[in-house]
Amino acid sequence: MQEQKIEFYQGPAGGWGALRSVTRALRAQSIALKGARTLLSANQPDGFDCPGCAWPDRNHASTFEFCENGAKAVAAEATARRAGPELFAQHTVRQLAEQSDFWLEDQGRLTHPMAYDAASDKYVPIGWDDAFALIARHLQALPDPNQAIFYTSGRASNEAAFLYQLFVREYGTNNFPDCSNMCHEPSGSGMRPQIGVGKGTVTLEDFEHADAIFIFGQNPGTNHPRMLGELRAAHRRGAKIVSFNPLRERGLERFADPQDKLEMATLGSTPISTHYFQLRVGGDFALVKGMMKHLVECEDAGQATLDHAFIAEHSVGFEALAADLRAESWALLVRESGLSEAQIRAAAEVYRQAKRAIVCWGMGITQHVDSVATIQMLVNLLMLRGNIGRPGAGACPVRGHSNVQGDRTMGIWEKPPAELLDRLRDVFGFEPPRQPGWDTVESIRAMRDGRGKVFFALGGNFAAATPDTHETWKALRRCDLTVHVTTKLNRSHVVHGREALILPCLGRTEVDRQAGGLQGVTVEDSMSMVHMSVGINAPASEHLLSEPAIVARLAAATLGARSRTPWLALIEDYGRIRDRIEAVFDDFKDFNRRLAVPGGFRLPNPAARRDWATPSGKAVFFTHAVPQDTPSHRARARRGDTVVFTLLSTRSHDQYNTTIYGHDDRYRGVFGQRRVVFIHAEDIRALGLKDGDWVDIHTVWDDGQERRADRFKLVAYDIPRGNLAAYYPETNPLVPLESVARDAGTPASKSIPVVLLPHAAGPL
Ligand SMILES: Nc1nc2c(c(=O)[nH]1)N[C@H]1C(S)=C(S)[C@@H](COP(=O)(O)OP(=O)(O)OC[C@H]3O[C@@H](n4cnc5c(=O)[nH]c(N)nc54)[C@H](O)[C@@H]3O)O[C@H]1N2
Ligand SMILES: Nc1nc2c(c(=O)[nH]1)N[C@H]1C(S)=C(S)[C@@H](COP(=O)(O)OP(=O)(O)OC[C@H]3O[C@@H](n4cnc5c(=O)[nH]c(N)nc54)[C@H](O)[C@@H]3O)O[C@H]1N2
Ligand SMILES: [Mo]
Repeated sequence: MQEQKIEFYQGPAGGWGALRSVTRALRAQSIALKGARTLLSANQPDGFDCPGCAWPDRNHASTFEFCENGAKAVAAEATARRAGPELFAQHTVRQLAEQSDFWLEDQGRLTHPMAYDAASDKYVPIGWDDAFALIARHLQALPDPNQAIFYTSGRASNEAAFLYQLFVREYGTNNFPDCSNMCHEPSGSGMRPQIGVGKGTVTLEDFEHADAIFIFGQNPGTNHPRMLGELRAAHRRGAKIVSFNPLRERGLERFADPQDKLEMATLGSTPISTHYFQLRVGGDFALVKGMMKHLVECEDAGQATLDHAFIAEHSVGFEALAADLRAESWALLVRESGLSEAQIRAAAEVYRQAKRAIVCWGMGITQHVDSVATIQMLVNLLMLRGNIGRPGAGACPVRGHSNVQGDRTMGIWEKPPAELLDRLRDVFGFEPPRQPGWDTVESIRAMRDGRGKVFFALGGNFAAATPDTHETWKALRRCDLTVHVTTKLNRSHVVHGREALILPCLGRTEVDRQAGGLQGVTVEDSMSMVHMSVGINAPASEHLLSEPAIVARLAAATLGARSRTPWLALIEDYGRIRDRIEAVFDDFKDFNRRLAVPGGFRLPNPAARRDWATPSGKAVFFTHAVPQDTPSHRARARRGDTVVFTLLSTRSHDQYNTTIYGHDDRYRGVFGQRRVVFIHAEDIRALGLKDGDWVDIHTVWDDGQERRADRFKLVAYDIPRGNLAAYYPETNPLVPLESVARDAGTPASKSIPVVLLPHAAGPL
């Protein structure tokens, strides 16, 4: 067991620590030279797209960009370890279920399709055809296709995702919960009615021209390390970088670029943020409203501030917003943001002084009950100074999974637009279902209540990633059949339905050979660049199928003669799938040909050209009142201000979502452990406890159900009073299924109202 310690981290993000950490990761996965070669071909013109995150690459052809966490993601997939039939012969599922998430994934790559055998409580090998026949039997037996649920995690390629949505719609349902429902759904829900597109409007080039970059609720040092390269360059040329975060994240403070020989040799580093505002969890709405109030006040005082030409020519709703801002009370904004009026005005001044500004945001913004309104406030802020649709300016929601944006483009969407369904009908000759399907939280409810009976997952780890763990597990266990297309063993495979299948697939780093020869797939990054990804490693096992092949063979088995789609011919050559994608989506014109250009091509973004695809044909200023009825407000009203905390759940530096690589969170000074809760020293004292004491965390909710997570170590930390931070997925049992973002359904996993009790003792 690794030594457990808490030790303040003083170094920069990146630097030698990052290099050492990669060496350790390669060793842990028993990877020698192969790993090094694998790392070097990530994000290269002829290599594969890094499965780490959705941050774009510089021209996709520049020299190797070192990224510690990208390297760890690649190493995890390229591991030399195998979880073959022997492993399953040795352990009952009950025994596997007792192991930690870390242990499960650490067994290595899955090698054979496996089926659950209830008599022995073990997974046993099954042939591919038998597996597809079993699923087909279940799907055909359902009286209503809407009793089946088809989840997607954001690693699936465009080709896999396109075939998948086609198969499921030919089968007859729009039940497409996906990881996006838990992630950037509110960004799309907020921006679509506002500027007509649900995607970011900036490119990497805009980062070269911005005078100020504002970063809300995002931790790029851990989750998008390559973004630090852009921020460092921006800082060095004098741009202002303004961070808003309840925690002081090291990667937002200082960065040493492992590729900069001088910086490495001298142990030097570059500051990242020029301004850092430690607002309260959930305080962003009030803060941004305050910044806008400052702008309007400046304008009213005769200081030219607003972009009147933009407002007049391109927008509606300005007068209502301005009136609301003038009437807003500073006291309320200060109380709800946790920042002083002077701090809010200072942040707004940086924005006011910048000719060109970019606003970035991550999960610290989206995973709240009022996230859609908050995102509309961020876009309002941009619009007030015309910072959309010109160089060096725009909105930058920073996506998570490497192809989560592409999957949505391909139609993985439980609320599909009518135009998409019409095109599918015209191109494929079937009548797609028109009824909207279930998102992630709705799917859990449906399974729990017996309305959802078959659960199929294209990747991901549904049982661990979703909220209200006990409810979710109950839901999955009620299913007739659960199926996981996957690379590694995880929690979702041991929390299963009456029948269950594990279907192992090729990873993106691996060679994908079909009848028509070597295949590549395509992905879309956070800035709408579509490009090719070609694996180079030998497959982890000869029994693996590619994701497109699994979907196509399942479709053929399930739909049979009912479908006019040539499923098996499509997977002989993925170029044929791309021809169909082109037939459905105008933006993919000449798809195959355009992929030949290194770096691929950018999908059009009308808002980036100031072409507003909204009902009014204009960009819309939205006016919203400051939220005063969040779960935390309600819990405090019931329990009194002193004991209720707002808990945010976040990622450590050593994890990829539910995949735990290790037990360190280097930049936050946590080593050898994960069950910690970050808390202000004064709050520890007020509880009558000491740094290092153990507590249980209980959710304050009003449905009479107990939600708790036990045994977390208190770690005194630089965090606002009344706020707590702890890691996900350990905290998911605390997130009530009902606590979701309005108009987006995203679990509010960054604002969980909780109380702390001494571990295994009565209430304080
Ligand atoms: N190595 C690695 N890379 C990843 C992932 C991973 O797990 N590991 N996950 C991928 C995925 S799917 C995603 S979505 C992204 C996630 O990347 P991020 O969006 O960075 O997600 P989190 O780690 O959850 O961190 C959110 C940040 O928001 C802050 N925060 C929390 N609450 C608030 C708030 O109310 N206001 C403000 N202003 N800040 C707040 C937290 O302190 C933290 O710094 O990363 C992707 N990349
Ligand atoms: N409390 C709390 N909950 C959260 C969040 C949070 O911040 N706080 N974040 C949310 C967010 S942003 C997201 S995106 C979700 C993530 O939810 P998911 O996307 O469902 O979860 P992951 O942990 O990314 O999935 C990991 C699994 O994917 C499988 N896998 C890896 N590579 C491949 C591949 O190439 N193909 C296939 N088929 N499978 C593969 C492996 O088996 C691995 O175990 O979690 C959400 N849940
Ligand atoms: Mo995500």
